Amino acid sequence: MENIEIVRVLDEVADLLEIQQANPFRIRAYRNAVRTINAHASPLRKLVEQGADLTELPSIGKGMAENIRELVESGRLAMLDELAAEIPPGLVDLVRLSGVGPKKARKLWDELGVESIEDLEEVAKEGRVAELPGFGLKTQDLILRGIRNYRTNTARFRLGEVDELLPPLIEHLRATPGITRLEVAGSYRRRKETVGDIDILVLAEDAHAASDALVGFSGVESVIGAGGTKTSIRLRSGLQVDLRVVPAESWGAALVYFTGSKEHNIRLRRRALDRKLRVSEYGVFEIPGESVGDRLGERGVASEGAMVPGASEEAVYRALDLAWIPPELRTDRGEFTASDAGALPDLVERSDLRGDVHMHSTWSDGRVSLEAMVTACAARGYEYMAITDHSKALAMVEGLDAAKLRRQWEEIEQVQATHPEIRILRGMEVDILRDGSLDLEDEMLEGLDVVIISVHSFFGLERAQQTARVLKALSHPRSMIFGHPTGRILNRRGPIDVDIDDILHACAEFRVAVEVNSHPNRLDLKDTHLWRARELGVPVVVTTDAHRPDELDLARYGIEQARRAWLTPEHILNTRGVDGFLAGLADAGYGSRTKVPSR
Ligand code: DGT
Ligand code: CA
Ligand code: CA
Ligand code: ZN
Repeated sequence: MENIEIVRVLDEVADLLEIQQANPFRIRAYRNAVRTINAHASPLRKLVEQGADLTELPSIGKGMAENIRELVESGRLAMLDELAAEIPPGLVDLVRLSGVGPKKARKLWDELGVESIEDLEEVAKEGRVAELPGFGLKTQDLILRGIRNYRTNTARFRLGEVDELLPPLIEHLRATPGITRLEVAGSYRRRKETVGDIDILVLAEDAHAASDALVGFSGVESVIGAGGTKTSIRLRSGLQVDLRVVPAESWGAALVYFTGSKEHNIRLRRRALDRKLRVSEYGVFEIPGESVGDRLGERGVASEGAMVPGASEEAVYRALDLAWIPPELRTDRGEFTASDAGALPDLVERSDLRGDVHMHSTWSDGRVSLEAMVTACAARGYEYMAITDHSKALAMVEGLDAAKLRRQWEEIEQVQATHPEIRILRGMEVDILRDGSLDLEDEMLEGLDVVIISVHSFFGLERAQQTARVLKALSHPRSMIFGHPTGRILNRRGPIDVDIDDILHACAEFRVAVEVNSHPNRLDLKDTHLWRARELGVPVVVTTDAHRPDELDLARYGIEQARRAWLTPEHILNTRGVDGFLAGLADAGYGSRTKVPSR
């Protein structure tokens, strides 16, 4: 860990303590330590590695020295995690706004209940910030401007947005003479649901030409830095792009390093040290002689030590006795142990999906006819599909009541007759009503092959009530798939407040599958919850919730999300053929649920 990162962590601790209105002496200790480290020219990690006494530095006491040691050795500070758990996570973002410090953030939280930037924007627009003592109109304007800046400069981009913004730039770079290889690394390659910035690696005959190509791209708004082997720009959309020119013999090592995650890299570095090796973005090096300690710092000195071939990722991992690890797994959540045990999962792939079972048609809020969705699914090679329009509680989209649903079944029968190439299942996305009952008569539920139950209303219920509501819905014997279980919309709406562990336990008990809603604005369930679902043996269904034919292609995002939760085809019901899929949904051991033949 570099000084700049240590400083960032200690600063955050100080901010949190200040929000907490902790003892001023304690806060000052952190601010002073930050000042000391900022003034210290050489890396503290070297001192730590040499076992030096950090308390000899000005204003570093015993406790602070321990903190620094923990940070350098583990990359984390447990105390920060504890502090962060006590304060709404959005509050920390407030402190980063110009015009708001920890004191103001605290006041906004206490007086106006502000817990996030969204909250702050709302109350500022209502003029309520100006009315607070010590704020005033000027501060309020400053805050609103700060929020706009924050949005354009630091907000994270959803993967789907990036996939729209990136292709023109990539094409432009690939067309640049002298750029012979290009890969997007970073969180984008790990397929994280949101990305902070884009990290592009290239092989280029001439680093300057590559840099000029990026700077000259038509979508560039500003150049953050250009020179040497790294160039950073900001696109007009606000998305930052870092381009790095890499030597060919270091390609694999650079790809590993810049794909991350940081946690993965830290573990990798430790593993190298255990083998008397040193891994960096330039390669894997042997550390000559016995003394490991004094060599640690100088990463990037390509001439030092003998180089273990670092041209490919495989070679880098092999040098550390590891199998190649899929980028989605590089989060230090067990991938090293799994590799050692020869037990890396055989992750699900897009081509494993044999049917999509959540989509809408013009019967409710879809854009095209039922038949158009059918032909679109058939064109994608699916063996089966389910039409799942909304139920009547969603009045604004004219959801279906029993009579309309019966008419839809007639249409399904007609369309099926002319489309033998794909099996059309009768489905519905049935609303979970406020009291947890389902928005369709039992008799009609009996006639459906696929029953998705979803929350589309009363998102704001408090936890106990919301959890009870969902548990009741899950217990219905005809509930088969829990659709977009937390209801979140990335960067826009938070999840409903439920005890997710209770809910996943109930899904396991009632054999209700959880959906991975593939829409890149939802990606619901998210990776960590899916992980838990897998542990509990809850079946999973990956769907697109398509409202138009082209949205059927969003399935890749759901698959990537599933991979990030270590899912294999066995965990996912719609990787099975239609009979296996239906059997999986009907797999009851509970209540009166029986498999209902489609016709
Ligand atoms: P992002 O951009 O916030 O979505 O996340 P990343 O993972 O793309 O992070 P970024 O862009 O800051 O850095 C790209 C990669 O470079 C990251 O995944 C791992 C590597 N990296 C960056 N900083 C560090 C570091 O301090 N230590 C180590 N070991 N690796 C780092
Ligand atoms: Ca990045
Ligand atoms: Ca970056
Ligand atoms: Zn829905």
